Amino acid sequence: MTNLLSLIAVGMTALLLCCGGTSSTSPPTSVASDAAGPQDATADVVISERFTHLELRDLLTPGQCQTSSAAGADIDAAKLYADPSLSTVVATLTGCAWIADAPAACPGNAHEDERAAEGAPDATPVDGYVSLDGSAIVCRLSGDAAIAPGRVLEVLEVGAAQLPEPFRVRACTSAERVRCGPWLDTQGGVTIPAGKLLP
Ligand SMILES: [Ca+2]
Repeated sequence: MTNLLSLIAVGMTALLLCCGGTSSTSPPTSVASDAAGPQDATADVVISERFTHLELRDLLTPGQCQTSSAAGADIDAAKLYADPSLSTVVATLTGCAWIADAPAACPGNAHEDERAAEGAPDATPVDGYVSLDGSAIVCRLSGDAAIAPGRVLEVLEVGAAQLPEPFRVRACTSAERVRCGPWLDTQGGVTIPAGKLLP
C-alpha cells in the first residue's frame, strides 16, 4: 500500500513536471503576452511613426541675402484642420526652434523670434511673425497632434500679397528630423492636403 502511494506520488510529480515544463516552454504564448505590454507597444514601428513636427525652410537662395529687415518667408502661424471643410482646427504650432544645421540666417533680421509662429494667427504688418531669412525652423504640432491623411495643413505666410515669398515644408517624426516625409515647395499662404506630406 505504501509502495502504491509512493508510485502515485511519483506519477503526480512527473505529471506536474511534465505540464509545468510544457507550459514554461511555450514561447508563442509567452511572446504574445509580452508583446501586448506597453513598452513593446510603443516600440512598434507602425504605432510609433507619427509625423508630429513640421520643418519650415526658406527658399531664399543662400548668399543672396536681401536688405529687408524681414527677409524671406514670414511665417505667422500654421493650422492643422481635421478635414477639408476647414471648420475644425486640430492643432497649431508649438515649441518652435531655429535649426542649427540649416543655412545660417542672413544678418539684420528684425523678426527672429521663432515663437512668433506658435499659436493662433496674430500677425500685424510690423509684428507677430518670424522671418525665415534664409534659414529654417522646426515646430511641433500642439496637443500631440500628427499629420494624417484627410487632414489639411494651412501655413500662414504673411507680407506683401503681390510678392508671396517661397518656402518649403515637410513633416517629421521628431525635432531631430531623422524620419521625414517629402519636401513640398510653396509660396505665400497655402493649404496642403496633409497626406502629401507623408512618406
Ligand atoms: Ca504669429
